[in-house]
Amino acid sequence: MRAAGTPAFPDLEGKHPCFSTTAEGHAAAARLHLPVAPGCNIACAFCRRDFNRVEQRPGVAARLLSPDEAVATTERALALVPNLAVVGIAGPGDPLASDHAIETFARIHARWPDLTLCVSTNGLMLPERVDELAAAGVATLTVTVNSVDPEIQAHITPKIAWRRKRVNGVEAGRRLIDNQLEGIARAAALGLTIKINTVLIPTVNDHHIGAVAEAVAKAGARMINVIPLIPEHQLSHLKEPTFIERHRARVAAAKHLRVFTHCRRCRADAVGVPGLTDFTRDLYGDDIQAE
Ligand code: CLF
Ligand code: SF4
Repeated sequence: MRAAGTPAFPDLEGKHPCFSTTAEGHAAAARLHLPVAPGCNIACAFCRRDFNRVEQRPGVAARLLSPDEAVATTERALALVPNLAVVGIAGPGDPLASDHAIETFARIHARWPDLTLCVSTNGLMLPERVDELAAAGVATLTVTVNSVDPEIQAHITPKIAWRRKRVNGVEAGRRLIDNQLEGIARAAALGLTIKINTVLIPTVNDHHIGAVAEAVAKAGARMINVIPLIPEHQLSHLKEPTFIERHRARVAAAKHLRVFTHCRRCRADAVGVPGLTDFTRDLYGDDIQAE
């Protein structure tokens, strides 16, 4: 394992806040999240998607944007946000559950080819759609993988929608995990740089983070981000992981992959450098208010 202060991805260091591994690199570039993904095709037990102006967490945006509005928003953001280098789509639903995200990426890539395009997905549709993502210019990919054991996954994602049918429990977990690992392998073969987000869920997957890191590394992922659970929805009875629990999970993950430590659990419409600058209010005016 390389020392924490050295860049994991020299080409992206200082150019992508979530693929930079030094503090300086993380602070050097801004990202724009475009909330164009309306729905989701799986049901995570901790997920409560919402439209509001105040909550600072994934799955939340002030409102959805259409692909047309997203292109116009990107144009305004480029004039407003210093060092804007990355345009990401991370919700509020899953970017691969509908066509809005891929259409948006294709249009932005055609107009501003120098922007790095980034997507965050649950991975269910990745094997089917990764070629479209690559063709639309997406270079950096995050897949949320919370377990590689279907029995554990059944507690985290009790149901999914697959081929227009509802699939439940362990069968749903197996399908999701198989698709995630296959999608990661295909994305790696296409040359995308892949990070894994793993939500650390006390009593559910906290003993399993090393196994997740090992399996995704084998599939082709290059970095992992262990995100402490925000106890919501069906998991609102659980506690947020302690500092020690987070540390233990990162140590287990670090045996297999570089660990990203600058995550700010961003909104689906965040704009700026995560944790450092926030231009959401400037960009959207009264339509949205940050913090
Ligand atoms: Fe956005 Fe995610 Fe791309 Fe970054 S966020 S789609 S990889 S550009 Fe970054 Fe925010 Fe953490 Fe995500 S700090 S929640 S890891
Ligand atoms: Fe929510 Fe994301 Fe899970 Fe979909 S994949 S249910 S948006 S956390």
